[in-house]
Amino acid sequence: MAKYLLVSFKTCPWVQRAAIVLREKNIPFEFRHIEPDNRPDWFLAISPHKKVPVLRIDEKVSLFESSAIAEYLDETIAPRLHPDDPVERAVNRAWTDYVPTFASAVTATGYAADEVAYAAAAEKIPAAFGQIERALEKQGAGPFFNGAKYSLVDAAYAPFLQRYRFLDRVKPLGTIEKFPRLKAWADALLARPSTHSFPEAEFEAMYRANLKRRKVYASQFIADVAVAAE
Ligand SMILES: N[C@@H](CCC(=O)N[C@@H](CS)C(=O)NCC(=O)O)C(=O)O
Repeated sequence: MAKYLLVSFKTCPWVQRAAIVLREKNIPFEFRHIEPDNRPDWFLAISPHKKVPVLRIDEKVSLFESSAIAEYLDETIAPRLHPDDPVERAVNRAWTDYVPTFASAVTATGYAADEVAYAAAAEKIPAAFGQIERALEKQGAGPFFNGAKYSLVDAAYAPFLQRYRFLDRVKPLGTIEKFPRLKAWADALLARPSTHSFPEAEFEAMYRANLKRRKVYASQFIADVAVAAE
C-alpha cells in the first residue's frame, strides 16, 4: 500500500474529515500536526492555499481540499463509502456540497465578538439544521445518512456536529433537540470511533482553549480549559 502522510492543525474540522475517511478504510497513515502560526517551508511548498489538510502520497503527490481527498481515497481504496446507485451518489454529493454552509452556521457563534453578534449567529442555526432534518427525513432510516451503511456524507458532517456539541456545552444553544433526526444522526456519528482523532475529553479541552484564546463572546463562559461534564 502507498505511504500516506496527513498534514494537520490539531483542531481543524476539514483535516478531521480526511482522517475519518482514512480510518473508515483502515488505511495506515502518519498524522503530522503543524502549528497554524508557524507553517514550515516544506508545507508551504506543497499546499497551494497554505491550508490543511494536505494528503501526501508516497512522498510524491500532494492532494489538498478535504472533499477532493475524500473522493480520491474512495476511488482508490476499498471499501467504497459512496453508494453504488448513481442517483443516490448524486444526492450524497449534493448534500456534501452543503457542508461549508452548514459549517459556517454551526461555528459562527464561536467567532461572534459580542452578545448581539452571538445572538444573530445562534438565530441562523435552525435554518441549516432544518435543511438537514428534511434531507434525513427523505433518506429514511438511520443511523447514518444512507441508513445502515456509513458514507462520505457522514464523514463530512461529523466534525461540525461535534463542534455544535462543544459550543452547546460552552453556552447552551438548545437547538439540535428540535431536530430529532439530526440529533440522532449526530449521536450516531459522535459514537463512531472513526470520528475521533484524539481522546474526546482531550480534544474538547483543546477546542475550548482555542475559543478562550480567541477572546470571543463565548470565551467568558469557559472558566478554564477543563471539559464540561457530560
Ligand atoms: N475547503 C478547505 C478548507 C480547509 C481549511 O479552511 N483549513 C484551515 C484550517 S481548519 C486552514 O488551513 N486555514 C489556514 C488559512 O486559512 O490560512 C478543505 O475542505 O480542505
